[in-house]
Amino acid sequence: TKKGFIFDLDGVIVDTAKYHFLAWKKLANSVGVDFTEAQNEQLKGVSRKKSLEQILEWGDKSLSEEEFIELMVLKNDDYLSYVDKMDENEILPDVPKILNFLIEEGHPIALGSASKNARNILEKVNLLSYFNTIVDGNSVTKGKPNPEVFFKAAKALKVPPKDCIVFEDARAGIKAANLAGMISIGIGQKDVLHEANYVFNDFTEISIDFIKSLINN
Ligand code: B16
Ligand code: MG
Repeated sequence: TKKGFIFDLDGVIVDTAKYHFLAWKKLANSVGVDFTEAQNEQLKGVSRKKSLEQILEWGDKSLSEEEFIELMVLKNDDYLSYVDKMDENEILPDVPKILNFLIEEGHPIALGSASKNARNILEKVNLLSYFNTIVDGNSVTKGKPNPEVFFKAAKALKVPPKDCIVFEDARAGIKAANLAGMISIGIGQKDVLHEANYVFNDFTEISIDFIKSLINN
């Protein structure tokens, strides 16, 4: 049967978390708030707005609505200065191998990301043409762990949710995939992503035989 494959962006296809970290840290420090790598870790898969709310809460800081919007713009401008320099070299190992196999076998592919910059990033790393549909932060109203992003992706791929397979690096994303009734594949640490149906450290650990077994199930 035809399966739908849904990929998260940050942490699955590219490691943009390091750029989010630099941009959030600069911004947080500029308003006198500390920001650590561990905190950045907790913002994976979280929308820009929710991330800033969380950072301000950690720093016990409150802002006016105008200031809040201004900071969101500043953060994104800084983040985009890193994105602008991205190219194919930033694609995580063995991602193209899996994408090419799925395309050869005729299984449709979607992006399911919280990022509003997803299309821009896929263009930068030259992967846009691999995706049948892009569902990102511009197309959803409810962030992960709400399954909206993955339901929309399945619908666009014309594949029932139970025949969809999701690759995710964030706990919230794994929860969203499970709530959608999809097969969840965690990319990262087993202890963090224990709710996933399968967990791998990265795509170099995922064999074509494993993908075939998902397709034939
Ligand atoms: P933007 P994903 C998420 O991407 C990131 O993990 C998260 O750190 C970021 O805040 C969010 O996108 C929003 O990104 O500011 O570009 O709209 O993992 O869902 O692909
Ligand atoms: Mg992610």
